[in-house]
Amino acid sequence: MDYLKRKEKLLKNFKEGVMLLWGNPSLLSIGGSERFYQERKFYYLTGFNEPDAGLVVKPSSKNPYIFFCLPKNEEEERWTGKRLGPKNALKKLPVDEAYPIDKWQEKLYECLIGEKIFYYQWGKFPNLDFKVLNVLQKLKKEQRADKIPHTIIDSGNIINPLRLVKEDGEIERIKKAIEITKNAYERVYEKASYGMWEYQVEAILKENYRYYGAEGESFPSIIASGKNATYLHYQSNNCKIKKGDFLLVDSGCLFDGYASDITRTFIPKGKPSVEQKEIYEAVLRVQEEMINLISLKYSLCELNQICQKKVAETLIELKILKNPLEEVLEKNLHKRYFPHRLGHWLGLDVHDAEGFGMEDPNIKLEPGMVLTIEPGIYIPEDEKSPFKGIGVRLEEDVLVKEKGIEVLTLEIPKDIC
Ligand SMILES: [Mn+2]
Repeated sequence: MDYLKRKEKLLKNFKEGVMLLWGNPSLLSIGGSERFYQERKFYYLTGFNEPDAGLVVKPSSKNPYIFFCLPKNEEEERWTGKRLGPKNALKKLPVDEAYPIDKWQEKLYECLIGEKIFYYQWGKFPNLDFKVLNVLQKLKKEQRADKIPHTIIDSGNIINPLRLVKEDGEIERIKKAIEITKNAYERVYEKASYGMWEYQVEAILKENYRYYGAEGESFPSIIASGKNATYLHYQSNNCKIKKGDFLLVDSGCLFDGYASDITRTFIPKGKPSVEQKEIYEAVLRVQEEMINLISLKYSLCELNQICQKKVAETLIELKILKNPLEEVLEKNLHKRYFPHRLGHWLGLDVHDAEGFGMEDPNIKLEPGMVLTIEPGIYIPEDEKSPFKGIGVRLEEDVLVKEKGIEVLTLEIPKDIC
């Protein structure tokens, strides 16, 4: 990844003020199953994957990237592994100055003098928020009022818009994550059967993600058989798959920091009922229509609105809803069966860029954006309907291009059984 080019891109868009970003702190204990996972905005700008680091960006300075990390310490490194340390950071990272992490308050103080705007995301690291407040208070006490920032804006407002359009290196990594996911899904198709447990399907995915070089899942896989699929974020994955039930598999992996996110719904070693087929084909049709609609003239927000309408119409056609379309949309009656959105951005986060611009009709699609298209229909198990307990979602990852689009997940088989 070309972090210097990315720095140029940031500084072209960020000209005034000072921004402070934190990497994630180190994991506190040996217990738990998580590996260290870097804060995404910080990672986006630095590519640095060690805990307890920070970055101050001051565009008006001739040294705009001021970096902080844990200093070298032989004894500690014996336990936690080698650290880069500030001196090497200067050589290896796109930064202009580098200091041990305990210098950040002093440096932030200096940087903020004479600036009007401070970009910072409150609430993410409350322990550090308190120390940031101390710096601001000290400034207020010691500096003239016109020399200190009076406006604080979320740092996401600067970085997240840049993250929406992917560079070639980012697209390559997303494609690789999808290729690994394809391998894993193919193993699932081979092995999944009724009588198996949902967690065994989860295990097949995880094994293959790691085996083929992914860091792991990009989010906890949803392996939902039968009515479990009507609970959107079902993640207990602890039921036995019954004969003839749908199996909804919503999963993805992380490759070199970048996520895939794919959903398939199918009947393992079985044939669909009339009702299952109807719902499946309805979701598939909506998905295909939505994919065909994607173009630079739409925003994700507008596409979502169109999708909501299409699902509402579909539910009326299936006689799941009996009210007129206008009333359905006005009262959001279709939300009972399709409670989520059409999709989201995909990148360093599985829901990328902290959801920036998803609700904004003015943020039109641009070449290089990657989004998911994932309509679904879920009929609650307590519904009086022949469709009750059926849940289907299908999800593709799509790259927007100068001309047209590329469905990146096209090669992952999508069959009802
Ligand atoms: Mn998704």
